Amino acid sequence: MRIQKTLENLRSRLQEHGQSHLLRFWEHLDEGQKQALLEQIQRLDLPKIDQWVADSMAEAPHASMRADFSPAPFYSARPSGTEWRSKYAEAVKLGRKTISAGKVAAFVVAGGQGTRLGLDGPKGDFPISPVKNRTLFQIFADAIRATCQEYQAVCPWYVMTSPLNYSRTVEVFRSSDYYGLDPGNVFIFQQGTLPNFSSQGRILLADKANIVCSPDGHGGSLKALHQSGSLKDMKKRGVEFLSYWQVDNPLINIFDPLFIGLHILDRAEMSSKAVRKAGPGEKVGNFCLIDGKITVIEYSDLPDKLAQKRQADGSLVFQLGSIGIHIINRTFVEKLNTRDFSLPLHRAVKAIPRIDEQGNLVESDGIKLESFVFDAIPMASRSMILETLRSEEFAPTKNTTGVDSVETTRRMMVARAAAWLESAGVAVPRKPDGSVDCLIEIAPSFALDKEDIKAKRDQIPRIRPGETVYLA
Ligand code: UD2
Repeated sequence: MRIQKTLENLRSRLQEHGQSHLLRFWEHLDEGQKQALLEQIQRLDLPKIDQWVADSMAEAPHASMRADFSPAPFYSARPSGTEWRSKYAEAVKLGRKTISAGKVAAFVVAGGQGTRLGLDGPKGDFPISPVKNRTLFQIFADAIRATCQEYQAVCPWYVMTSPLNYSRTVEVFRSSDYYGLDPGNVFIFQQGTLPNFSSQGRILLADKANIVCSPDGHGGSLKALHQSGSLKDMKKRGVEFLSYWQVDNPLINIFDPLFIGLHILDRAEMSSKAVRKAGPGEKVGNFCLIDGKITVIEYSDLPDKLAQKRQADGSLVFQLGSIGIHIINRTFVEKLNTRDFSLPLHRAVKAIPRIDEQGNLVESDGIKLESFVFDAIPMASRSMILETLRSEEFAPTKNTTGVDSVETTRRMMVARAAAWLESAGVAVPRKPDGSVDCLIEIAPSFALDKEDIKAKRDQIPRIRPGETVYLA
């Protein structure tokens, strides 16, 4: 009787919102399936979905269509002049103090699957390091452990997964004994999902009893941090800042005192690191200034004419690329969650397996919606950008070969290790073309940066051409 009443209510609501097809196969479902479908439909925010459909089903209007935006200002990777150098030195000091006080947490968005890398599981479990084949998760965990040791502080780690890879991620952490970290300081949680749509804005069915859903994008992290209880946990621990990064970048400097310190000195709520783009078409977001606010325009949204535009010295006008590295204030995320905030939804047309009107399984183009975390930057009262060097901090592992691949990432890991060693006066064999002629891997426990290498200069053996060297 109760289910009948609920059903009638839902039927009329669905009708009102143009989604009544969701109950088309109702009569064919068993009791358990009926209950499951009802619950899924009840969770849908239909008025909001109407809005998304209106906003997103047609080609979304881009911020980039506006004429009034300019390149964003930034802190240079290399400060010039005594005034800047002393500001950077002050920032480093402040950053170190903040890390030591346990006020910074690590936060990786790890909703991605390893499919494109040929891995059936979370991307974080991909073995990437050039000598020891350590996985991405293991590299991050080693760096976190080394930081805790160096600063004599607790540095908690929050790991956001998608519902698709949550269990596998937990399993990977458990079976690896949390990579030597205290499990009490590792918090693994799930992001939300959004329904998928036809091009007419109708919600798709995976089968007769289930809606097709997909992860809500890394922007979903800002809600998931709240809903999972992570924010509460951070508050309890006295964490004030989240160091945010993407799971596919093993070169990340998770606890960077300079970045943290500049962020605090500038009284920013959400800050970003950027690299100079490798070229106008590089697949990274572009830092722009719109209405005085730092804003990221995704590469696919920046008109080609602007992406190609150059300054008198030949450099790109929009030269700063977003690399998915941020410092975010805990209180900023809390503030967003005190109201029903939403980030803009970006649409992607993808082949989606689902059932047609006759209930047959088909795969055809549909619309996925995602939110992007960088769309929160303009919501911050203040924000700053620190330029960093690609060779030091950005090697995204997206594909097996070619650009941004396993190959390029491993090469960059070796190149950075070589550069650190050379900066400490260690001779590294190189081929005639200048590339490194050995395999080197530096464990975070040995060095977190080039300064650590300098301090351990005496422990480093002579490196011969073609040799494999692991410094731990
Ligand atoms: C992202 C950025 C791009 C640039 C590039 C650098 C976007 C839209 N674009 O491109 O500007 O910074 O990275 O590598 O972000 N993720 C989740 N849940 C989701 C979706 C993604 O956790 O629902 C994570 C994913 O695991 C990864 C990160 O977010 O760590 C970025 O996702 P991606 O690799 O799909 O982003 P991509 O390559 O389009």
